[in-house]
Amino acid sequence: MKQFKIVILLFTLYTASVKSQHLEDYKLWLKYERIESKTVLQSYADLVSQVYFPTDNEVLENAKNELSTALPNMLGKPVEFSENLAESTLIIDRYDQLPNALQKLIKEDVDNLNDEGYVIKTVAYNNKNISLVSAKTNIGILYGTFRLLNLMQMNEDLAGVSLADSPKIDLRMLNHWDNLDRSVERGYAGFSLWNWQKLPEYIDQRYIDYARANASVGINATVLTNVNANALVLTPMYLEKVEALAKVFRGYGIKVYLTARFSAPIEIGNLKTADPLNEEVQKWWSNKAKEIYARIPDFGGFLVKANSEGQPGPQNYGRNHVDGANMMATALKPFGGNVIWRAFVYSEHDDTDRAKQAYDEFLPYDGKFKDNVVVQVKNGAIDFQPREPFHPLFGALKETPIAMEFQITQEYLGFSTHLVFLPKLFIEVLEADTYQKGPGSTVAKVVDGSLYNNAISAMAGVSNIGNDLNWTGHPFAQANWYGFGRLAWNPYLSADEIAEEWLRTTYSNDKKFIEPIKEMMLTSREAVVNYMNPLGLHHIFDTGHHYGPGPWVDNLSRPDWNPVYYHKADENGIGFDRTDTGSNATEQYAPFLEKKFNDPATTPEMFLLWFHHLPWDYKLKSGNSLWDGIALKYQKGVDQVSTMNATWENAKPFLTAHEYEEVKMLLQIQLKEAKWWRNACLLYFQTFSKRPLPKGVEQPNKSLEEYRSLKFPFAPGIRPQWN
Ligand code: GCW
Repeated sequence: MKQFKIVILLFTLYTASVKSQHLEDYKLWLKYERIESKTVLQSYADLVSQVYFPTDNEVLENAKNELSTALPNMLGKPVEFSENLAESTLIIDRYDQLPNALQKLIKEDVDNLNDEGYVIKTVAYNNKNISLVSAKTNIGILYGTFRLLNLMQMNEDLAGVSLADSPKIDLRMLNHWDNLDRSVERGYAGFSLWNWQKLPEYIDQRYIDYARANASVGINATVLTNVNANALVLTPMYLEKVEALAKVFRGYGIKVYLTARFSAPIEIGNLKTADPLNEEVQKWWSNKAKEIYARIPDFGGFLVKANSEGQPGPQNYGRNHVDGANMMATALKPFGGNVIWRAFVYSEHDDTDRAKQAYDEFLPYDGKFKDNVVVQVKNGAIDFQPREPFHPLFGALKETPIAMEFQITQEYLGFSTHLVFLPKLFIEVLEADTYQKGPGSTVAKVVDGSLYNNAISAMAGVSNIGNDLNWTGHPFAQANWYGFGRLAWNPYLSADEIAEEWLRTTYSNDKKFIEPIKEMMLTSREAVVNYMNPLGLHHIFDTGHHYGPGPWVDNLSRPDWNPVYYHKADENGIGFDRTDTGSNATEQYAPFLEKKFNDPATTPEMFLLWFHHLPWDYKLKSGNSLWDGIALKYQKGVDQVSTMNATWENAKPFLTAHEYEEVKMLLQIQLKEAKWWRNACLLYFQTFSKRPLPKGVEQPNKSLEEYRSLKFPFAPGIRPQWN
């Protein structure tokens, strides 16, 4: 009996610990674990021995709450808040509230901040050193508080700290492709967070934690619904629910946006048309805006996908994108709202190279949009591929605010099973030079508005968040949410610092853990390019779900949906000729780049087959033939994933059993799938190249037919079916 009790006790302890380990994933990079180093602990205990933090509104209360949760966890004792400023060791307060003597000490720093920036500084005051967190606004204080806690989690030396930081981009937004039935288009982390059925009354703790996580990296806007939009979200029944979410998010400086279905006036307004030049239609949208703002005074505005992939738009009425966007902009303008109009367009009736169509369509509209319109452009001209050259609209649109759209969810990057650190991809695009205003005209400068002095700057990330316990499906995919936020705040950060910050706040401050795992993260993006789409290959994914390889697919209704359209492999060679002898997409870039991309010898090899159709025996810089080079890249990708597995294995001593196991299992799947990609693609391309695999490339263990016959009717990320 006694033994039985012990077994029960052990079992309970075991399950409790497994459970709590799983819950650790939920906390993201806000774990606030007990600080181990005694010296750091002592210095922080001194720093916060008495905290002055007055609050007169919700944003400040949220900041103070964060501090009250975090500090006891990290320091092992409750925080002492005090109303006596003069005696406090940490003062957190808005600049306008500080006594003159303190203001003077940080005036210069504060003058250089923008409205969302903050200062964290050690100053000498009343004959002692104290720490000060200040800002012009409440939201600046919230950001400053999160930053302070972030530095503490990383055990940074805070004695003598002097830091002033402001976001470089105005709108730092997540785009949720969440449907009202809670399915998430291209979502690989469960269902939508928004529980529409229980809203508005039931406020899930997740909404608050979502807002905390976003605010901690400075994300200040969220589009709740899918760009493939449902007009119902604009009806009173749903607006009441949106209002409840907006109320939670407001306290964390996050504005809510909705996607607006262009045909909403017909679908929910009983009008006969949605023609943007029709007065009734214009009135309908103005009234709709009024109705929304009556509920949500700080509503952000609309995100619109129009005349793209079957979505309705102004062209249904013989009008254009400017007519459509400006009509909505006029409706939102009196309330301070924005229209974010997407430029992801390509037509089934146009046989121009798909990569050229958005530029051709939008460039003539430059300068014609109203001042509260932002045109949102994907990072590349096709569609969130593992690697694409930057979209030629960046730098070319000179009088139109242009938002960067990155995809955080891994539609074309192995879903949430593959470990891919996306800041590497984002930064490659941001650092690219457009040459549109001479050398140094980087995409980052276009996006932060500094190149052309745009009135609004914006960066959007298609969210990878769902209701999985760990939010993002793969624990390392949390780093992509984190990294997106950090880059939207400052597009000039390095991938190295982002990875390091995330690792230290999420896992451990131990250098022996951080260095190899950081290296693993930093190479992971190149690995996925190698085993999926090397040397500029793109869009060779299987149909619909985009899970796994499908380079052979050639039977879809639109030519530009078929992988064969993109790789154009034949007996002579492989690749898409986008030079002046081909589709001439190169001419959409500034002359310097156009020239560079027109010649295979001067095209960076990572984009070789994006711009050129080349013979199988074309000689690469390495001296290898193109065929051998492709095969060796596929093999390299697989080898890199093997190394990732080994690296993780070595990290075991630094991890809990659960942390170790979950990533280990995922890395094993990734290895299996990297091999699948290599084998399937090489076997297929070999039917054209008719050459043997070079030395060092493993022979596939299945036939091409076997790979071709794989079907995944229930792959996640597309609308679920009942049977
Ligand atoms: O990447 C493609 C996706 C679609 C998506 C579309 C878009 C929301 O396959 O699922 O639709 O792009 O960005 O509009």
